[in-house]
Amino acid sequence: MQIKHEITNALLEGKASEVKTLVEVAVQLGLSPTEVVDSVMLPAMEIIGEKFKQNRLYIPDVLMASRAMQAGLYALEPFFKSSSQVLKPRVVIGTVAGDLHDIGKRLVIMSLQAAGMEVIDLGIDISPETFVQAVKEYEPDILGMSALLTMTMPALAETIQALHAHCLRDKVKVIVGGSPVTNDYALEIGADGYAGCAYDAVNLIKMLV
Ligand code: B1M
Repeated sequence: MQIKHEITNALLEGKASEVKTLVEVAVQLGLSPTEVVDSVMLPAMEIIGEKFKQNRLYIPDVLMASRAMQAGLYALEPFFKSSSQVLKPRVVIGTVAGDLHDIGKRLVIMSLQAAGMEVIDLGIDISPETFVQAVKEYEPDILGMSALLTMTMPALAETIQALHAHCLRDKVKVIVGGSPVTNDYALEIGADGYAGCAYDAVNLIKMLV
């Protein structure tokens, strides 16, 4: 389908407003928002990742592509919002200290909201202390942490330790995710669960609450 190629090309070229428009057109043409994300936008980000790894793209290129991806995701966000409010756990979520990646987190948030959950997004580069403050302030059922870098994975453990130190660990279920994170690592650091993708995060939370 031509529109899929057009979205891929615009994303690879980092053309944010073009991606936004094309994504809206794709939905008007009958593609489901999930299909646009899963079969077009995510594979395009994979291409970016591969080229970046091979030094065929540089940080500014990746940044431009990320902005284009975010623009597409924001355009799709209304389609993911759900009217179903049957199960409404409150989720506080953030990307851990030292880590600026947030595209995957946004997808997780959109999926949780589509499932009727209330989500408070703390943003990126969130310190253990800020996570602790947010748990005190919002009293969520779930604390979700995302880490995309091997070197920021320890911040997941540090945040869980900080929750223990403030006697908050048994007040909230902790879930973790991000491409370098594994189920074994989640168990090792004492999280309540690991999700490999946005859809798994929804199911995991449903299981935990
Ligand atoms: Co960065 N980066 N990056 N980057 N970047 C990766 C992650 C990398 C794998 C690229 C590579 O080498 N191939 C590599 C990490 C290697 C490692 O440590 N294992 C890397 C690196 C090295 C870096 C820098 C250090 C580069 C540098 O400066 N030399 C730097 C670090 C900056 C920092 O964070 N301090 C850096 C910077 C950046 C940009 C800022 C340019 C940009 C981020 C922009 C943004 O997010 N707003 C960027 C990007 C875009 C990437 C790649 C290309 C794409 C990431 C992405 O968005 N994927 C990435 C390569 C890749 O992943 N192939 C790469 C799409 C997204 C939907 O997937 O995030 O995995 P993902 O999310 C999934 C699941 O993981 C899961 O669900 C999501 C949806 O299904 N998930 C959760 C995520 N969080 C979850 C939380 C949950 C549950 C599930 O519960 C709470």
